[in-house]
Amino acid sequence: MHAAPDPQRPLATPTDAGWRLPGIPNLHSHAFQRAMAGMAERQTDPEDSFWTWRETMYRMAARFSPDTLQTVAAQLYAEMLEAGYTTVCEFHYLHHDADGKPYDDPAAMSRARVAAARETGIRLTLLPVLYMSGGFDGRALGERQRRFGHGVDAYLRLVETLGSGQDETFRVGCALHSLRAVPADAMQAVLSGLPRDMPVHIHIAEQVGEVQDCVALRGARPVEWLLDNARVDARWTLVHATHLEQAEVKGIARSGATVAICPTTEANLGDGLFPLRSFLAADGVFGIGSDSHISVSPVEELRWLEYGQRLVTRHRNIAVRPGSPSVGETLLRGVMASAHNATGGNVADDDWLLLDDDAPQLTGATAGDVVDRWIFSGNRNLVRETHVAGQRVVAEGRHRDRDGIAARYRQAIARLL
Ligand code: NGQ
Ligand code: ZN
Repeated sequence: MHAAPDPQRPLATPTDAGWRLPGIPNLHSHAFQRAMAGMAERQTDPEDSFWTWRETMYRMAARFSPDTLQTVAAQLYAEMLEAGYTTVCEFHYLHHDADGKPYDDPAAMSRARVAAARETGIRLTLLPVLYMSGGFDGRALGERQRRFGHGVDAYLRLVETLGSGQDETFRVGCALHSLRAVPADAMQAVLSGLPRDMPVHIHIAEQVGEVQDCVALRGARPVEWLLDNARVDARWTLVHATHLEQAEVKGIARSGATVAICPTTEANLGDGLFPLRSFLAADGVFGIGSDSHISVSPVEELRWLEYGQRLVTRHRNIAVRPGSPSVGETLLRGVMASAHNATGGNVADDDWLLLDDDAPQLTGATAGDVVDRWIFSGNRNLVRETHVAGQRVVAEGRHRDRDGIAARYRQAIARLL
């Protein structure tokens, strides 16, 4: 297992076969949303927003069974491995059947994700989600949200059951869906019922409306409220954290929590722009997630993390740190520095990628610029091999079971649509 990489050593190392890079953790995934990627891009109302997208997403969520979920997740995880992700943190709230009734095995939907991870060879940190109410006012779950819900005790039982199956490439953590969906007392009860070292992830401050509701009903902005009401530390991952005031930026950085930024999904959903520049200046810890999977590519996440900043500041080369002038290297180093804590230790030095040595973009590359070239040139996927926990799962750019998984995926999509 590794902690933070040595800041003196370049991340890329030359080998006879080409440049070797560390495998990349994907800190935020809702696997089922892969099945609707590209299908929510038609205007239904001039006021289309995150909230109208969510209705479309709920209609898709209603159709899944454990079987179709495993198939869609397997397709997604094979794509992730081909793109260079070697661990996925699955933020999983599709727990029960479409009427909200638990399956005979209450962990059936969780096990579908575990099976997909095992068959594809990706490391999985499964984060069963606690989801209890439909808004900050504590209203009951809507009809379409019923399959997400748990009481505190049932939730802790689920975490415990899944936790007993943990091994070298499978870890279990906790996720609180959001402050909207988890009342304050339930949050306290769950946090005190969990093992102390378990990672905790939460969606927070993604939409302006959510910040306003939080201020109205809890008297503080979401991140401000969380920092005041939970012992937020390095085992926490705050997903999105888009809308922050300077005190909140500093508060997160001081806490040691990771922010999981999901640039392509945040753009797709019209969330807003994470204040990366001030967060880096405060020495904040961050990682990336592909979230809704409208893109499955660490290259595109990192590229747009930087480009968002360039577009608003009208400057270049923003994501740098003292002594680290390369944008690509600074971003990738940041991602690797949060890997251990955010995944619950589900990363290792034998997770690595081999880039395509024949790619024209890499001609003449050096250890000092190969990461920039990887992230900032062209659109061809340069990952030739992916190795996870000592196994080669991608060779010549293809997942070992790409065709078989894609064939099953086509059938599953025919059933879902
Ligand atoms: C989710 N996704 O849980 O899948 C959310 C949307 C919500 C993102 N926030 C639903 N990207 O936040 O209520
Ligand atoms: Zn999410």
